[in-house]
Amino acid sequence: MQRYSGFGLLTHSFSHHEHWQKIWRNPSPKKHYDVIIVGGGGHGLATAYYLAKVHGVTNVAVVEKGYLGGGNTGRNTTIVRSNYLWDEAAHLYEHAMKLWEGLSQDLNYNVMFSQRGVLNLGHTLQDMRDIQRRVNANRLNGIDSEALDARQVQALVPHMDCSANTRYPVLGASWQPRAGVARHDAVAWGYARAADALGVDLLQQTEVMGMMIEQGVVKGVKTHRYGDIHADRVGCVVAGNSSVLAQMAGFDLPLESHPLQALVSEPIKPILDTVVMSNHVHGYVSQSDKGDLVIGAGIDGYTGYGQRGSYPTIEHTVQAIIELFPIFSRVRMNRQWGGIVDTCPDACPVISETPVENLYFNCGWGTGGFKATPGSGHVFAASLAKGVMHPLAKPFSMFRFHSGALVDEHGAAGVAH
Ligand code: FAD
Ligand code: PYC
Repeated sequence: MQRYSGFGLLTHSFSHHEHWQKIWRNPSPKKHYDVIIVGGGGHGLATAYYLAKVHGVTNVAVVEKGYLGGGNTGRNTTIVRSNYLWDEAAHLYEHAMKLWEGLSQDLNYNVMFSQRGVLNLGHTLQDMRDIQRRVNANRLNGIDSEALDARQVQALVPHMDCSANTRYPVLGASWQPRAGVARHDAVAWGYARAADALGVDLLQQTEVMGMMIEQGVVKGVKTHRYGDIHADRVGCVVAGNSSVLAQMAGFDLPLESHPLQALVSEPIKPILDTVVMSNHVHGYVSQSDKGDLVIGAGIDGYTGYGQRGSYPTIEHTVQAIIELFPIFSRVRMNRQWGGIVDTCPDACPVISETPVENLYFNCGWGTGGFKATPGSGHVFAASLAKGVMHPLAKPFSMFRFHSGALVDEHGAAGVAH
């Protein structure tokens, strides 16, 4: 059976998903939890896992409206890197990178983390200046990063057209050798299995429809399936639906929800053993272990919740990829899909307390949160366990939009906004 419903790179059937549902306990919700996590994507599941594993907080429920990993976690193109410009972001993403490096062992589950390196191409003099600046900043933070010229890029990617004759000639790139890819759904399953084994309740097919708030303090969530579920603390980790949850709690977030699209080709023999990204021409490509070319776009310009994308954006991306790799022009597309990403004005996340006491949000990862999954879960778990924001999370407070202390990472965002 091959019914495809957005699970990205690797072809899955629902029977595989049903198999996992049988393996997990099928808990009935308790009346009261220490912590409720809303959203069973990678970040929510990682948060639950580290709450139980690191902080001994096991009276935890993850409440997911669909199935685990069925949101952006299962729709993303799996690029992992930590080459961000500003200290605040670089420290957070590098924290995640270090956790990635031991994640399969930690979860006893192969997340297929492959450090095959990531290239961010430069096509103009200004691109190259920005790349040089970011590489220097990375190195000052102890993050592996190099600026390459076109000749060095060509040596790494022999099939890419690095000649001077193209519309947007490749002038060089930033190169992070420790960056790479991982298997997205394995990350969700690995965290879910490990959290479940530690006693976390995973409540699927359970949509949060409202917040229970008394005198400015959250008391739990209202669900369509199990009614009211009480908790001391609630953490919302719902990506593109974050504004909807915030509205339930009575405040606004500085987020826009946009479609972000990707596609995979038919599987072909190994041809590309690294990741190539270009913000300038709006496209990026890698090759999965199964052989598919994994190609992604910039965000669609309009807002929406449709989990699908528009034709012009994806056509534009395919044109860009074919211009970079004329050799791919005859490869056929296998599947295309979209997710809904939640973008902040400074292209950085929100990991934050909120105007409601004991209610926390972790969102705004936009086009780039997969790579952060372990680090985000780790720092959010510490914040929820202690009721005090983790030092790495503090710069990402939602209140930075009041103070003006933004962390502008547009230059390091992997795809065009
Ligand atoms: P999600 O995985 O979306 O999980 C949120 C969950 O909340 C969902 O399962 C949803 O069903 C649930 N939910 C929502 N509302 C409710 C409710 N009311 N009640 C209960 N549950 C609810 N990032 C990278 O770092 N590298 C990449 O290469 C990359 N490529 C991408 C490509 C595409 C096409 C897309 C769409 C995104 C990409 N991203 C990438 C971004 C990345 O996927 C996300 O930032 C990340 O997966 C977010 O994880 P999450 O757990 O926060 O959200
Ligand atoms: O942030 O590296 C990234 C990314 C790649 C594709 C989408 N986002």
